[in-house]
Amino acid sequence: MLRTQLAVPGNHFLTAEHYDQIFTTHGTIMILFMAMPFIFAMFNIVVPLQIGARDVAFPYLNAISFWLFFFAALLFNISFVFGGSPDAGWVSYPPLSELGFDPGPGENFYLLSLQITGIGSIATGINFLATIFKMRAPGMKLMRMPLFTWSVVAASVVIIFAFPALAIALLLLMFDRVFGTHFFTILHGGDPMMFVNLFWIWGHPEVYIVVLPAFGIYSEVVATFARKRIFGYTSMVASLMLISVISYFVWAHHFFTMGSGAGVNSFFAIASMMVAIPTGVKVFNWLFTMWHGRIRLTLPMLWTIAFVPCFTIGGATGVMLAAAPADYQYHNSYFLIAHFHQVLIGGTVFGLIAGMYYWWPKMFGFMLDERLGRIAFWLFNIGFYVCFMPQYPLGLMGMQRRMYTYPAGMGWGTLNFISTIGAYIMALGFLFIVIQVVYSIKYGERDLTGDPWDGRTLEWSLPSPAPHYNLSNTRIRTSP
Ligand SMILES: [Cu+2]
Repeated sequence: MLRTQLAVPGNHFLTAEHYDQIFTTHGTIMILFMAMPFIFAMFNIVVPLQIGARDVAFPYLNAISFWLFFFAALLFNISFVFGGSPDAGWVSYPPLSELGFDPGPGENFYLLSLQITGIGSIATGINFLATIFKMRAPGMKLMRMPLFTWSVVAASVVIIFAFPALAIALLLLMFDRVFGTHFFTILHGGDPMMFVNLFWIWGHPEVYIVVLPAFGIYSEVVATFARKRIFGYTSMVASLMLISVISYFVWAHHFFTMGSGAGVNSFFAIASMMVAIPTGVKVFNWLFTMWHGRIRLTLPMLWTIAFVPCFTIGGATGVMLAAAPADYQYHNSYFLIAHFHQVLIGGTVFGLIAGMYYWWPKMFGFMLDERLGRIAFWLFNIGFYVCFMPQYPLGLMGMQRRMYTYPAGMGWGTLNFISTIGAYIMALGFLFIVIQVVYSIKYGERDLTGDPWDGRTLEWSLPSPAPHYNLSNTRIRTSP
């Protein structure tokens, strides 16, 4: 809908207000009600199986976490039919999101549903840390854990230290709107930038919460389909943990233009660029695992290979955005839109789709149809580049995010039209994934082995084969 509105200059497919609601709900749903539950699905399916536990440490709390997410998502979406959705962007910066400028119920739906699902997310982080540290099968030392489980440790640590900042920011803004306090109001001693800081103290670690598990999935998939032990297990673990630490020291790059001094901006600029180092280590380790491997181009592997160039371009443009002085030019422009879609779709979405294909037989006992999957793969990937590559130059030409239309004279028409065609090709690709799943439920090849890929996790995704470690006589722990 957003791309259709922007396909041509001066379009009236959507009104300005409707456009604002659409991009606000798009961002909020994709991050908090799509990526988060999707990574948690992978946590729940894979971690107990990888560490040899029958369930998580606190199964009841795990169920509560799921239903908090589920009903919060319903509450958020019901705003479409009751009173109107939030419209101040997924970041909901005050003063725009304060009652004075945004009197409708939309923002309250946003604030309440995000607080509810946030509690579930924090509980899930605690639950999986306890599970991984207390319920591993005998003999599975920390440095003998499969890499996906390590990525869950990294993501869970970040969840526990980041989500409380968001919870407080949302609560205080809700107080401003509902009880008339002045935490973030311009007048009466409030400070809108305090909300922005608190939001991004959570927000930047959040993007790593959703990409770290994808990194774990890539490590599992690459080793299996290169039929080779993962390259640099120890540096893979170290880079996961390093990324989760650095992710706390970069948040101000989301508002270099706030006007903080050169000293502050330089610190956050350098810290932001430093993330490229441990991330680079991982990309090279994946490439070295493929090197001299006996590659099998299955669907999980195709999405993993497609991730490498896509995420690398996204990362490189991230370094460009981290250069504070230059960022004054393209902050909040379509250059930024292209960047974060490239790292979030190329990083997280590609990884979750690879993980879905990789563990689908484990979850449901049948394979997803390869042929339909390949059509989906190529449509989605080609559509992705056609959609987002034009947005980099559009941003450099001055087109800003969140504008519902643009005048003909700006020279942005052609690139926007191409970008819209790309979005439709991506949509077609996604439709083929849906067709693939529906078709495979009926005609998918049944898998009775529980290991259709000959995964050998204990051989290939560990530093060295587990010498005395055969599962048959391992006592599976029922509870800590
Ligand atoms: Cu950031």
